[in-house]
Amino acid sequence: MKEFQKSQKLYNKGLENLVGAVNSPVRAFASVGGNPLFIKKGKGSRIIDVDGNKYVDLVLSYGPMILGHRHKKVQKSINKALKNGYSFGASTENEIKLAKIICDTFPGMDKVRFVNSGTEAVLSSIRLARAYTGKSKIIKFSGCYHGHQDSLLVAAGSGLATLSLPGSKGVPEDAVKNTLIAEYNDLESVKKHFENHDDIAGVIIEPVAGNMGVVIPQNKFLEELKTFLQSKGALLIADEVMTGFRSKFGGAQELLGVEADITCLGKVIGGGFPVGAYGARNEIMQMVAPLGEMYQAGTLSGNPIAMAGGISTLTELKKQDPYILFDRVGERIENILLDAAKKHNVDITVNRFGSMLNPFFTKVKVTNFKEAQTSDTKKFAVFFWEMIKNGVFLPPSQFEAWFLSSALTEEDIRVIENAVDRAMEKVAESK
Ligand code: HOZ
Repeated sequence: MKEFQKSQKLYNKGLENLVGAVNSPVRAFASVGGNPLFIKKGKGSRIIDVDGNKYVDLVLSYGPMILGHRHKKVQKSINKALKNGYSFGASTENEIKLAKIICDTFPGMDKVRFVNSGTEAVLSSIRLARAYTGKSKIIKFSGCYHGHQDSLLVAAGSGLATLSLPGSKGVPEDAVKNTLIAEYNDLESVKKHFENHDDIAGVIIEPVAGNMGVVIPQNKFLEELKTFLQSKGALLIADEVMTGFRSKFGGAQELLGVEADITCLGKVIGGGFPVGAYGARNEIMQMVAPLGEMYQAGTLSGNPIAMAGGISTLTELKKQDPYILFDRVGERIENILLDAAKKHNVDITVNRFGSMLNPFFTKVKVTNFKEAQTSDTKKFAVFFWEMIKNGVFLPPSQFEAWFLSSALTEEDIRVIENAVDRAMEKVAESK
């Protein structure tokens, strides 16, 4: 039986000077009960908590650790970068190298601007869409999460869905008056907004949603969305913070064959260090200062350590080309979930897109936020804790994706299989 005494102690201590003892609400165990675990270290596919419990890690820092923890080559490149200095507030060669890898990979990006997080990438991309089109309104999809900037913190997934919050206190109505909400996989809901508004700058979407759990675009939804937006002179903004370099090297856009006007990246491109990026064709990026009049800046943007982490991660990722493997391993885990659910007579739906997946405790096919919310979150909580007890670290929320790394081994899959079987049994008993 796993013990969590040291985590518990740190949690109590953390409460004194940290909000909820965490630095991001999704890390709190609010919807699964109990208290957050404190992690000591990670290597490859595994992490160890402060009590010495080992886990196969399917959180992977919510996506960035695609090669697993402390990959040798990434570590080497970071050590090398550290010797040269941590930050200069001036340009370094590695910014050009990482930008080139990104622009060579995404055909819709001639230029890129580095920032420090996915949130920053998205908020800058919204400003850019407005600057370029001269229009104000942005459509977002219910259940998609684009970071914690004011204007998109409505009908959002991730931590808000986990905590059942419709929006955030402190966001003035004025900040969201230019945000319109549409339903994922429902083009008509987008079209309706265009019937009622003539000042729509663009639509932001997670091309594969990972923040209401995994939700996949159905029946050419993205292609049709893009064609429709083109006909209206509005921009398609792809939030590929999760899917960029993960669904495929060229992200969900490469896999789905849709090219966005503006792309937001984060997570994998920093190899675990804080970084984000947004980019587009030259004609759009021309708007950004110092070339144009859309202002956006950052003291630590293009940070040398993050650039080194990103370059080595992407270089190794390209070499490994793990996408077919991800699909095979993902399919095996999907089948492990489905088989265990069948064996223990539990209703589940599993959504998976390559190396992102998760089960919903519902019979319903999940293609949008409403359907995701039919999942029985109490069952998820039972499932979650039994997975933890049996050595698999999952996001403590029904509305977060699980991620796979290329460091997963056969032994890890056996651990997952055993844990899933026990967890489904517990869920069945909890009925
Ligand atoms: N779903 C979030 C990332 N897009 C998880 C990370 C966080 O908010 O802490």
